[in-house]
Amino acid sequence: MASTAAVRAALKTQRIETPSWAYGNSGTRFKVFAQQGVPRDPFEKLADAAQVHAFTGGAPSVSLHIPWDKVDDYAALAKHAEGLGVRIGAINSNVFQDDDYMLGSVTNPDPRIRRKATDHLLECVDIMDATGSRDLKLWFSDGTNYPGQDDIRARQDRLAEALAEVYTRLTGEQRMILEYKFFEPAFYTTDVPDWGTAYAHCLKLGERAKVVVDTGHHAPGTNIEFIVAFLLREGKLGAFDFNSRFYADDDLMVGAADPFQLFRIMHEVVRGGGLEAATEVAFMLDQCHNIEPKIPGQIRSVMNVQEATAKALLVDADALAAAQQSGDVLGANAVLMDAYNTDVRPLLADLREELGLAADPMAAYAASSYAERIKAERVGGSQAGWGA
Ligand code: PSV
Ligand code: MN
Repeated sequence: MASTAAVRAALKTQRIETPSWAYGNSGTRFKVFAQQGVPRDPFEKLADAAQVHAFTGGAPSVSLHIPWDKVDDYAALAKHAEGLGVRIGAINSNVFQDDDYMLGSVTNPDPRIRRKATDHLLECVDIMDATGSRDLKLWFSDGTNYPGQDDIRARQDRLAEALAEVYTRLTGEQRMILEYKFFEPAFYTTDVPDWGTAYAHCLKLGERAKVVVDTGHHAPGTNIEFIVAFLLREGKLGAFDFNSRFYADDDLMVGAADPFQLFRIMHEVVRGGGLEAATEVAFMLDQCHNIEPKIPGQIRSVMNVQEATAKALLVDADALAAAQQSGDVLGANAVLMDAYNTDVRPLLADLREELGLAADPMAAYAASSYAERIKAERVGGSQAGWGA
């Protein structure tokens, strides 16, 4: 077993970023259910995110989505976050919710629309300058629905051109992190469908361009931990968008559908040094809480990542290497399963207490009056929602 002191020290350093959109109303194309107390603006979203950090101690930053979180003064928003004990994390661009983007954004055959999309990405970098954010997170819905609809190769050229222009605009520590997704909303081709495509573009762009692995963006059966191992080895794993899927891009709570997969992913993260600050891997949640309360949904998700991380840290690396080296298939597998089957909840509870937090964040949040307070206070105005 890895030494408990080392495991505890590593767990204390892990930071998980929560997404602003998780606090707003969300749903499916069939129905968005409104919940009481939901934030009406980005300031209230940050207040809710601060609760997740206050109870878990592990979620000090919040990703924004532009234009959903558009404000007049981003420096003021960053200051507000700071006052709440959190900070603004990645800036997510949005080039998928405008009528102009029906046939694509940066890959659209129309140069006027490509210009508009690229200008939005550049605007996001301006926002990063104001908020002090390190990461520009790019996800493109671009693709086609029918064979022959557009030139697959030309669309790659257009994508490369836009990415290069935006990459050049980055300064200092800023990074471009590029997310892939195999389908939806495009149903025939997607312009950044997989890690290989994202990786190839990032490789051309340069060192500050890295890949985002959204755990919900793969075909069923895809071995995500292999992708993680490969990208980490190449120094190209920029970030995770954690969530769970049963079918497609379900955006359910991470660790809910397949905690074993999450453990296997975290095992590769630990193996590849991804928990070390120098590798700059960002651990973000990208989830929507359509039917469950949002703040507890985020708290549970942070805890699920912490549990998977703790189990991965408990893997006896020496015993595993020895078993692998000697061809002991069952022995090697047993080393992993021993760690996975360890109940790490007491360890994490103890660690929280050491940090001055409640041992059970879910119970502590429920016992606080925050949920009742926001239900009473946030009356009137219009609630924030995915896409609003
Ligand atoms: C796309 O499905 C995605 O995963 C991207 O990360 C977006 O930024 C996020 O969802 C919210 O639209
Ligand atoms: Mn995502």
